[in-house]
Amino acid sequence: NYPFGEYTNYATMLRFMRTIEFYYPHLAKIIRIGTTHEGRPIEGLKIGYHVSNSTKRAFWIDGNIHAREWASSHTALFIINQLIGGYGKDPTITHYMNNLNFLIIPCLNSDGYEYSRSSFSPDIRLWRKNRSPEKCANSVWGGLRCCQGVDLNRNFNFYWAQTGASTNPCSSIFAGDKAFSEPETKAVNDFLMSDEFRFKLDGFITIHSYGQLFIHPYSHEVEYYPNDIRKLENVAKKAVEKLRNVYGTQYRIGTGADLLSPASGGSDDWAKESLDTKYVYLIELRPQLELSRGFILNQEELIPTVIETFEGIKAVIEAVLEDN
Ligand code: 0X9
Ligand code: ZN
Repeated sequence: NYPFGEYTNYATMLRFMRTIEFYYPHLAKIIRIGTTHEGRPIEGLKIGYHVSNSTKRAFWIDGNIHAREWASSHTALFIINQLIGGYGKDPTITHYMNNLNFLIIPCLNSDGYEYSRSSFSPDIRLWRKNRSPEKCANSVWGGLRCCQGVDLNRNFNFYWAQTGASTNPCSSIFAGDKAFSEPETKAVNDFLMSDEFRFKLDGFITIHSYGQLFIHPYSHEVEYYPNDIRKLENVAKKAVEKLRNVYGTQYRIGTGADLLSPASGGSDDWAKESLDTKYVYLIELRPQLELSRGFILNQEELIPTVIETFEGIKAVIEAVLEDN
């Protein structure tokens, strides 16, 4: 009942998830982890067979932490749809659902997302941050400049504000006043650090766009890797191969620091270090082009993108299941 292939507003995403909970209460439960600055609920679904069984291992997927990266929430919603629709029909999906609980928050930054939908003017359509209240700072030219928004993917407490982040509120990579200053990042931290999930997470995937990259930690510094780098790389290789087998889309593998540039305070690095999650990846979806036009993925490419991405993610889910 969700119009896949079209971008929708946040209310439509919420309606889709609440409808799923209503029709499949044994498979899905709404998780409300917080409220944004503008008062929107930060909601997702916990999905799995015996969803209320809290001894199961968990697998996290989020999207749209960056406002303009619209294809990412679409991908997370599609995964919800495939998990629910495939249960009891598709043996692979049934196996996943029997053995794991998925925690899926399709749109972490709903304020920013709605703002980016509100106009085609580039400074609005290409908005990246959340919509936190104005903060002011002296500009280099003299005089006070005030701007809204914190880059949520610079606001986690992993080497917070050390590299590739700004202390200027007018920057698109403003890290905020302190780690977890924002309701969206604080909600993720509080939820995943709670007794229920603290030591339960084996997989953490955060979906972004664009560039066709399968990024693993750590991304705050070049050539700096976790101890289990071999495992992370091998699973990433399987994932990009599975993904390529669908339509031939090619992904590159590496850390954000090595493939893009160093940036600290990201949720992926935090999940690896603070939550000690085994398999942590940040996926930069299609397209590959190095133009800012890439944030506006053609609607015709949406469905192929979500299909191939889910194939790639299956390799990560399978790695988690094989290890347990
Ligand atoms: O800069 C980012 O936050 C990500 N790229 S994006 O174009 N979607 O903004 C890459 C983040 C890589 N991971 C970390 N820096 N932790
Ligand atoms: Zn992003």
